[in-house]
Amino acid sequence: MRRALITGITGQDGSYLAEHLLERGYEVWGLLRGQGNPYRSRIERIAPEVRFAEGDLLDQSSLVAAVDHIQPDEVYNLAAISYVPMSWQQAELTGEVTGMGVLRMLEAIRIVSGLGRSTTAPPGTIRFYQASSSEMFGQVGEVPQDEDTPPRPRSPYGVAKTYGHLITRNYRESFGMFTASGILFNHESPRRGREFVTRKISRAAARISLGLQNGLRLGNLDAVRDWGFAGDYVRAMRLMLAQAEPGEYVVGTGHMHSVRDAVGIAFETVGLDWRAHVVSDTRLVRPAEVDLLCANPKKARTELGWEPETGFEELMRMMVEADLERARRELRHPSTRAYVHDW
Ligand code: NDP
Ligand code: GDR
Repeated sequence: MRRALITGITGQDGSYLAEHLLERGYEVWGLLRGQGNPYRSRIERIAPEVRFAEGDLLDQSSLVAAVDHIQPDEVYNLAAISYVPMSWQQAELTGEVTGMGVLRMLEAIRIVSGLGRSTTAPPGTIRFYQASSSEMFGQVGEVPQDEDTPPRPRSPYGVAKTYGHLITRNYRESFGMFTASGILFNHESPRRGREFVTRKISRAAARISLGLQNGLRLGNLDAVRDWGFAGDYVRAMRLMLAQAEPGEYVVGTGHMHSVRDAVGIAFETVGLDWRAHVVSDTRLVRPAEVDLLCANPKKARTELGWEPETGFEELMRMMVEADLERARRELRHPSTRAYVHDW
């Protein structure tokens, strides 16, 4: 039985990855930070077999202790401050968690594996997956983007992810460690945080249609992304660690849609004309925007045999249906409105 440690287990991807690995017969551990973490019960409900270890990407010794205690075969580093606008408000913290946190996790593996600064990792050393991001590509250069597209990050988050990506590559080259990076394009689901644009839209469409919300303020409606389903993307993470050699892989659908397209599908799903309910508010436009991202996932397709199974329309409808269900529950039990658990 393979044993995996997932950081960021309480997030969207952590939950889908935990389910996926359990289905594949893994023993799954999740790193949980803070005291009385309110999101622990999300995972306990979805995947009660998951075991937890305490630790924080800001605290080196807690990571060493967790890796030493669990002795995993694989570590998936999904933890991060992942909301791009917050990275301007808390740039230093974003650098510490999303960037330096990767180094701390790599160091924990190196130390527990007994690797000196000049030794090469023997076969069987813990395999490491880093959650890299298309946000590293930032300013539009070539379209679509692949593994060789140079980073031009546009946010403190993108800069921190670029550091994480490069230090993951460096530990592979320096110590021979099995470190892989998935450069994932935007992926969404009913478990997506409410602050991200697809979920903000699906939730608003559902609640407006049931009279629970008045309107929806968005930023840049012209931004274009390559959106896929998180449940499809976590399969690629496991496949990367199952290869004979570690590498870097772009994961996306290869299809582009605008925020306006997402709004159109969501409001059509609930039978409303979005123009009557949605406004673009310049205060929500970012200091430096990433206008267009689109993946070239050829390498993942040919080397991993990975294909996305869920299209954009199906994804948006799935999210609206889930939010309609939640909104109906809110109507039946208004006190659930402020409740942190919506999945
Ligand atoms: P979420 O924001 O849903 O989850 C982030 C997770 O990180 C949470 O479990 C959170 O824990 C944890 N975390 C935050 N700070 C710390 C810390 N100091 N120590 C330990 N854990 C911490 O992200 P997603 O699931 O959407 O994304 C997973 C990863 O993939 C992230 O690294 C993200 O940047 C990256 N990514 C995501 C993409 C996407 O479209 N979803 C695309 C490309 C990359 P808590 O519950 O305690 O707050
Ligand atoms: P992103 O996702 O920044 O690409 O990062 P997000 O859903 O936040 O934004 C996508 C695009 O939509 C535009 N937008 C808005 N975004 C938000 N959140 N709220 C709005 O009201 C709004 N209006 C327009 C944005 O300007 C942007 O262009 C996500 C995160 O999951 C990262 O962690 C991950 O690395 C990248 O995807 C790939």
